[in-house]
Amino acid sequence: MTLTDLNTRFGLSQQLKFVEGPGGLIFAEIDNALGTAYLCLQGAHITTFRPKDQAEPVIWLSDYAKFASGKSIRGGAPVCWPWFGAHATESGFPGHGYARTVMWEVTQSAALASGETEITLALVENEQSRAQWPHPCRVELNVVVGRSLKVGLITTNLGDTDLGIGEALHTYFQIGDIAEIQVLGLEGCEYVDKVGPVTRREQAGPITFSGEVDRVYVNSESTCVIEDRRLQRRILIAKTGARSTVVWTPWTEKADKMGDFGPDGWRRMVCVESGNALDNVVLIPAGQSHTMSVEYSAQVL
Ligand code: TA6
Repeated sequence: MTLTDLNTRFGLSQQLKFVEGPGGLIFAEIDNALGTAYLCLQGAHITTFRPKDQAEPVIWLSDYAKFASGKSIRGGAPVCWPWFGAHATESGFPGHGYARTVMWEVTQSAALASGETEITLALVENEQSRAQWPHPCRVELNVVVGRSLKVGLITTNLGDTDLGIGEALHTYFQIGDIAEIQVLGLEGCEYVDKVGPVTRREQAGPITFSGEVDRVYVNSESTCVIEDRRLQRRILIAKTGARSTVVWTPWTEKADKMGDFGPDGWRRMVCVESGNALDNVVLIPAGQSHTMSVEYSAQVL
């Protein structure tokens, strides 16, 4: 569908338009009285979100992010599907699945009475995806932009056998400085620590940061809170249908190796990812659907 077709069919005069962005990728630009957001159609990738009452975006995007067909974007809210992390058996398959690097098509848009803007997209399978995932599925992302950002990832199993999927919204949050935040809500939860030898531990107290952190917290749907002393705000991450939370900062060495954080971009972000991974892989019976929903909001500390 051309840009003109997209704007004719799904554009909403004052609050939703489709534009060509960096790397020739197509973006939905959402701007209403309550908040603004950008979403790249490749990967249905929300690249940033800022409530109108916040000076700083809630969702972080690297100044050094690369934009190219088939390439993942550093920052925003990447959709990890139909597996999280490395593929269980195929080392050549993309980490976090292929959903974030294939095209999605817009299927619906609406200006809601609440003043929020809604857009829905569906993943478009291709030869690569069918080769990596030969299971008939429909995958949709529903996004509502307002004072908060609401995201729903809906998987429908169109096959005739049960289907196990791993998934996550691998969301990067904008913070003042990684050393001046703490993450609340996971106290007492079991987690898999991926830094060094993989070890299972229990979270004691709030999560603070003084080096690389890469943890998958399992069996908890709790709301997480990022307390940010420097920006004097709290970011709330309220999830349903998601029993895993991944908390990640690459710290300096890993960020340098990745090459798209810039000199100290990693200090201004933290990932608190809502999903279903490891112990929480979701089994979807034939013909059934599974929805994972997350709401992101910010308030004064
Ligand atoms: O969610 C944390 C993590 O799995 C880290 O181990 C690191 O690999 C990060 O995701 C980024 O992965 P990406 O493929 O986006 O570079």
